Amino acid sequence: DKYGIGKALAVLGVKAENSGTCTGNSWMDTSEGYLSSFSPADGDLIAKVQLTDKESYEKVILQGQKAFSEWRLLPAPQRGEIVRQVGNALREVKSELGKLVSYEMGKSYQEGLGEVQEMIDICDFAVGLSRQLYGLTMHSERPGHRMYEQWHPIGIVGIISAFNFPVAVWSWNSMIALVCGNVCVWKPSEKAPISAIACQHIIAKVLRENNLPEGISSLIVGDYKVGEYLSHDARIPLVSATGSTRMGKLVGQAVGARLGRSLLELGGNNAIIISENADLEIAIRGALFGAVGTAGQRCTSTRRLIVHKSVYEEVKSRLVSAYGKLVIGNPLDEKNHVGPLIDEQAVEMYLEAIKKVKAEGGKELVVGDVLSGEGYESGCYVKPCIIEAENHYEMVQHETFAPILYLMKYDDLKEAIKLQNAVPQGLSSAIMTLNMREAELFLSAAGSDCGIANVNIGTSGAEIGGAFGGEKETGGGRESGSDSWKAYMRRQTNTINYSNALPLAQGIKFDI
Ligand code: UN1
Repeated sequence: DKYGIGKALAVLGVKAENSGTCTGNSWMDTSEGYLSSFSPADGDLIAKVQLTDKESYEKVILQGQKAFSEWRLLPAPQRGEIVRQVGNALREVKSELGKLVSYEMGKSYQEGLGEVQEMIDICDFAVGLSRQLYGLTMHSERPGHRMYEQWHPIGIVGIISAFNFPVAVWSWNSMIALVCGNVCVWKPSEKAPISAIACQHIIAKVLRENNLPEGISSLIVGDYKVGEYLSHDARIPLVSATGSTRMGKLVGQAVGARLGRSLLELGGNNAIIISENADLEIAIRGALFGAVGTAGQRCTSTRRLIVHKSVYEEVKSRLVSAYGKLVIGNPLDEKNHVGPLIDEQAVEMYLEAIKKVKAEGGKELVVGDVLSGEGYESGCYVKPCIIEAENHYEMVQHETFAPILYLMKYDDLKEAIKLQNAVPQGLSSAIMTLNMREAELFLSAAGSDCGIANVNIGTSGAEIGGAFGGEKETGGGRESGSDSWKAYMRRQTNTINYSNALPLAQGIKFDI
């Protein structure tokens, strides 16, 4: 146990075989088989999780409905106090959970710690929010009347999360949803269920210590079929789903068909524009982390670099040399910069994308390949690559969850902005420039069409305080900070008459 994984699993309460269906503290047996979670770091089995069946799903939802009727009555600041305790519980196991995330998902240990930090940050944010959740008051047109709005909890929130942020995305949704007075049912990615088991133990302990009922925070495990239970279930007023655009369309349609609400955070195809006025040192570092961090498996990963022709050759050669210095290997070993892809299927998709983009005319500047030999036994390690390409290529228009960076050239900033926007996705974007006119144009209504637009920062690594999400095929949802909480509540407009008369609005006369 060179990296202390066994110890971390023991601290986190993960066993060799785990139930995957839980309403808080009670873990259920189901009629389904077990899912095995293997680490892409070394190919070893981490643990097994029993899948959720329809019957146990029903129990989870009934328990959730019961819990909601109590939880919604607890004053929001008291719900915040519970979330504060969850944040503290996470602080206590930050290194163990960060390690498990790193081992199960393949991101570097530093990034695993960063992910847990994001969870702690959102807990702090949600605690503050629990004393806010502001509604507006407005002036009634009628004498002796008062108008205001208030925000109420909506019920059970279904959370579908992806493998790449196996724990943080759950916390962005659930910690906010919980202070809003909702209860949560979480379906984690079937590619990273063990990290979810660990989180369930953490939150369940806090709920237990506070004598709160079962059903406030539940877990279900399975593939898209279990996701469909949620999306088709009219008892779930909101389904928040993070993952591919393909998945998001299915969830959005199913939830929409029953006029439920969905909050979608789907694929990105994020570009950085590097202007001739960029600080190239910052630009290269930003592009490098954006493209190869998490082995290109963030929805905010940098996939395209749009570089002004006057600095193109310099950017190209500096990037190629930086790629030459990347150390690829076990993510738990802190000397490595890049870990593995999630599984062999992802490796196939990486190879396929390279092949296709080359067939379309792409030119490999840094050649991609699958690594083999000592340390690469899992078969999931690939070399980050750079390909000169054109924006309209089919593969460039497509989000491939792998470290493939497409390089392209521009002449005029308006043309660069047009290229940056000319993809189906609209999550994150950035410009590297020290020129204020360029930066402001990029941020203007005629600039980037993405939900996130940065200046002199790469496309990934957003802070939790802002609303996170994007436009077009990214799905339009906003999670995490700012006023994203509103998506988890229902707004009620209230008009109160304290006069002795009953005047009608719009001056309508109705006398008998
Ligand atoms: C994701 O990839 O789904 O902005 C989330 C970032 C992280 C979150 C990414 N804070 O890169």
